[in-house]
Amino acid sequence: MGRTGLLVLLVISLLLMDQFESQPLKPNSGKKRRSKEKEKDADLKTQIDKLWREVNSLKEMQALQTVCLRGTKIHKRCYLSFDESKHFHEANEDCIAKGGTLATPRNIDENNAVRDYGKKSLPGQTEFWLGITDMVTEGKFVDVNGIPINYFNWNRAQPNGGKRENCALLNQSAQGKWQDEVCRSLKKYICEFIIP
Ligand SMILES: [Ca+2]
Repeated sequence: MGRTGLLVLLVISLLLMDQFESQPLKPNSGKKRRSKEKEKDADLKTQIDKLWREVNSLKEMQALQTVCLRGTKIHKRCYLSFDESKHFHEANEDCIAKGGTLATPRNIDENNAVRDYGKKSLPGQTEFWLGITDMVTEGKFVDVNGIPINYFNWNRAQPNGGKRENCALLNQSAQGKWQDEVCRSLKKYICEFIIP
């Protein structure tokens, strides 16, 4: 084949390719394409949702790290104190808004840790709220989620407020022992954050 032959062959191939590409689409291929595009959109949406969730959980982790750095970290919990006096409910709501609850010691180690941190971070403050209350059933103390607690550190002759005092606080002048108090009293507080 001469040079012209090659050229003709090339032109024919190009023409054929062009024809192949511009062939009319089958009647249902438009639908197929649209459904493929929908699939792609759904995939993208799933990926974006996943990324969004990851970003949010990273944000939460970062917020938690900030809390742990500003406050103190003991075992799998971080505590952060607030030098602001609030009613029990307001204090608890503030902790919830920050992703935690009022500090609720579950054993003597946690109680000592909260007490020591309270002493250091709220110097001169003798009392602060714990996330423990008997406002639903008098005498039955539960945590802020309504779950019964097994560890108690009541001071002598406490709790003694009956139906008038339904919220627990930690007393520094009693070495971290607890007492019941009127929930509408204004007290400082420590929030507790569970580390995942
Ligand atoms: Ca009570």
